[in-house]
Amino acid sequence: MRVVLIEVTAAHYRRNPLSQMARVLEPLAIEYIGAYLEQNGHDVTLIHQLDEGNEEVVEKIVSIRPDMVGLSCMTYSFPDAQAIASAIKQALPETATVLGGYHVLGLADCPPGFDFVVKGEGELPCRDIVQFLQTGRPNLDSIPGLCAYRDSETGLSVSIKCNVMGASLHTLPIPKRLPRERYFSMSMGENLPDTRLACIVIGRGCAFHCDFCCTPQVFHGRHGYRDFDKVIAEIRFLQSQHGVNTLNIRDETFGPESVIRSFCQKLLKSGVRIKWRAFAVVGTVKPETVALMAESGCHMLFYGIEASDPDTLRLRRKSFAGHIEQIAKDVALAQSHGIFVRGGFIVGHETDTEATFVRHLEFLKEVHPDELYVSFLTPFPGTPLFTRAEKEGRILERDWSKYDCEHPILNVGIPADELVLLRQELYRKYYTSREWRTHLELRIAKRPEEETTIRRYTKFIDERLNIFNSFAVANGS
Ligand code: B12
Ligand code: SF4
Repeated sequence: MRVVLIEVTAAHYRRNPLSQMARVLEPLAIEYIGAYLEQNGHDVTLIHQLDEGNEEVVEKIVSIRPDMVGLSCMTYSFPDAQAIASAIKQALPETATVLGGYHVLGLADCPPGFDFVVKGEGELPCRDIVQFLQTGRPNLDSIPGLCAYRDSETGLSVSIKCNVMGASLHTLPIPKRLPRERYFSMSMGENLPDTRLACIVIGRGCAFHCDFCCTPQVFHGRHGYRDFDKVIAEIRFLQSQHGVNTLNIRDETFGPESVIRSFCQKLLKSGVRIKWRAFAVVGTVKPETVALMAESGCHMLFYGIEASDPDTLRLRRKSFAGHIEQIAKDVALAQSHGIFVRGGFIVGHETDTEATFVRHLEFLKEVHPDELYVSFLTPFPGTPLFTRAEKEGRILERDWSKYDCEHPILNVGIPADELVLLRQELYRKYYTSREWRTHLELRIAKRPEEETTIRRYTKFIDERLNIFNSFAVANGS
């Protein structure tokens, strides 16, 4: 069967010029599903939309005349995914359209334009749907993760009891890689001309239950890992076949500690030399493990800091809410080993007032992450935050394309335009603060080899602050 898989991203791209400059990462979801379908004998084309318009990609897909099109989207890109799917159905009514990704977590039916809706990991359901299209088997209600399909005779959506089941990571082939050239990052340690990036997955899932996050709705606290020998083999392949020298570990959270330790030990023992970054959780990694991470090539950790007081952290169900002091300790520990820290911070909490923004800034200056990303608290469909916000009547915005963490969606008592300015000012004040600049100068004094990458990043930030005043300073995490 002929299959096209597309990662829909155009709206975000067009709206925010920074996304074309800050970071573009490969669409690992469709790369994984594509490899699995190829392994099962299908002919797969991958499309990463980026700056191409919807009409352009529809034209491309129609010219391929696929039997099935799988669309991967987040909430902000759902309207584009729907427009693309509808146009495909109009041009090729026989082609099946399948929706997957994170927006589906809030859906029980097939929205117009889609024939199948899949929740959670997509490899097994896509294999089964293609097989169903080919042979009429297996029964649709036995397909893992399939939550709705369109009845071919009535054209109506049929909801089925969704049995979200994880793919076995051990048996999945390595992703079908798109060409590297389009992928880059402006992060510290990665903005050098010789950086060649690839994303990789070591495990899937997360043991935590933050109220704004989609991951717990898929994995329900489960966290599984790949065989590290296979991971090392994949890294060797990426180095030799694609010239990759920097890895972005895309696991929702890299951990727990025992897994990190054995991965780092394996990597060191294998003799593979590569730089890598990952998502970490405050309060979960001991000093000796951070040292091991640095030794094995870790050059950046992303810490979700999220708030500047314990009550708000508790509201967000953060595991370290009772130990807020741990944030500064963990950031300092990583930095002491030469690891850059990207701090994720959220504004637009129900607890926010104009006064709390003063505290946010002071807190961030004290913690001083090397890079900062400030997002608006966004109630993604399917999350506990969404359910509560609906109940409390806090949802201001129903246009899904605004659900990109760059727009205020929740009514927290501060007018939305004021909140936008407060966030912008938080960015500007942090990135022009004496504390941030001094911290970086101290890093350079201690590790002169970091000077080029740090100066590139600060130049990038200075330009962004000047040119894109109305946009977020950086995009993504
Ligand atoms: C790594 C990551 C990123 C990376 C890469 C994003 C990318 N485009 O792939 C970066 C840092 C760039 C990023 C940026 C953003 N991200 Co992000 N990111 C993640 C993270 C941590 C892991 C995603 C991942 O790569 N997993 C590995 C791959 C293999 O798995 P996967 O994507 O889940 O795909 C599997 C299934 O979802 C499913 N599936 C996916 N697509 C399809 C399609 C079909 C047809 C089928 C059947 C199945 C299927 O099958 C796949 C394989 O099993 C998640 C989760 C989290 N806890 O934070 C958030 C997450 C996806 N991000 C999120 C958001 C909001 C963003 C931003 C908008 C934030 C911002 N303002 O910067 C941007 C958008 C950038 C963009 N244009 O894509 C949200 C999305 C929520 C939503 N409902 O929309 C998530 C879920 C976090 C959350 N808040 O819960 N992100
Ligand atoms: S720790 Fe990260 S991935 Fe896990 S639930 Fe919280 S925000 Fe989501």
